[in-house]
Amino acid sequence: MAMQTRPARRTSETDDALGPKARAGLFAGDRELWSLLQRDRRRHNQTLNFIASENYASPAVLEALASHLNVKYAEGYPRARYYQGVEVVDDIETLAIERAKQLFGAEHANVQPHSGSTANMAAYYALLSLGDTILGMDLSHGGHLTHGSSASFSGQQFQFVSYHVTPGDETIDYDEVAQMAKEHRPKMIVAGASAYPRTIDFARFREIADSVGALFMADIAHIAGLVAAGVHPSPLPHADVVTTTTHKSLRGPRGGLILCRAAHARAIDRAVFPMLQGGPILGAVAARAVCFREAMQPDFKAYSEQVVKNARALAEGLVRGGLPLLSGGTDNHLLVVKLLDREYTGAQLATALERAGIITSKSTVPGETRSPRQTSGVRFGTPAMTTRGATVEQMRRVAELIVAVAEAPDNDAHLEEVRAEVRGIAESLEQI
Ligand code: DSN
Repeated sequence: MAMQTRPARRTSETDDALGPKARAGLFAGDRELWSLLQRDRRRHNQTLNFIASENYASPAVLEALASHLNVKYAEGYPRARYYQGVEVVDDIETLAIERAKQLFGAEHANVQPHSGSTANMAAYYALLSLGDTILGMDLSHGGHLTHGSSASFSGQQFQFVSYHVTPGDETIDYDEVAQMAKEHRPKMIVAGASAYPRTIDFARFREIADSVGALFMADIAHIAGLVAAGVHPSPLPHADVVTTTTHKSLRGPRGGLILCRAAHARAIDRAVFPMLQGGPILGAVAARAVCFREAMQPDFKAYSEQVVKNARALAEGLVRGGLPLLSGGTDNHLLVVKLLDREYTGAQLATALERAGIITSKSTVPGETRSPRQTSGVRFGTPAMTTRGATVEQMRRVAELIVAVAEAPDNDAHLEEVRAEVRGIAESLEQI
């Protein structure tokens, strides 16, 4: 497609969060890419996004992210940089750090990790030696790749051993954690998950870590927003180090964050820079500051409570419709449908749901018999739809639609019918 250079007009389609300069720039300067962005925005607005790790950040967050700060190099930390011209970005990073500390009640914060995985890597490098033993949650029981998967640096560079959920109620088997800690004497125990729908007992993890002299790390990438809002217990009083992303339930920019006790501050900072990263992405640092402030407001607490209510309503509807869930329900923002006894896979159900306008992600489950590309589970999360204003009543109806898709995932005509209703719901919600 030829590049078009017609000057930008302020239409509803160009009226986005990037400010007049960016509007003019993209609309006028690269119509091909602009059209792709519009297409993807339409996709969001006409479908229901239940990807548990995605969320819609505010215009203020996006504005900071896309600001002129993109230009600046500032390797190092406030008042200790390797570049000149940093007096203002020092203040910006300090503001982000202070807000993170205040929001979570932390002694120290590092706001530079580019992602949750980098934050985890930095925490391991800072506090451990290569080859040390770490006790973390099994990936198919809800853990994360960076909690010891052999496909990740974590499993290749450290000696991970894994704990599980119980076969009965499928909640974390704390007795197994204690027993494995005793047997393997890990240097660190990691709590936190990507597909675990229940409240995590961080105090219990601390107790177990203390019983064997291990460090305790909590990875709250998924539940950070709920923790910030006081809707999930905080790991801060218990953990030596807490890692998270800032873009999931916390609703900020893509990025990572490390919170730790003052005693570990120097080691954590040195592991992020210069060991793992170069210059911080300063627009993303500024956007973190914006999101931390937003998360301190009363309406963020109300939002987070609604996220949990919506997840519960969705879970109850799915169970009512005969779909088995991991641990039978949810206490947080996500739930996992188990398809171990179905002829179709998680990948096939997620594809059918997408054709019906319901966007999810496949997930491995405890007792998994299929490959990670196929899986026997589908994960749903409510942070994104709650940001768009979805209600408990809408969740109940969506649960019925999901059940209908799961009953006949190959019935194209039926998927079309569901898609029409889903589009109606999606278009009635706040538009991004
Ligand atoms: N990819 C994220 C998720 O979906 O949970 C974790 O890194």
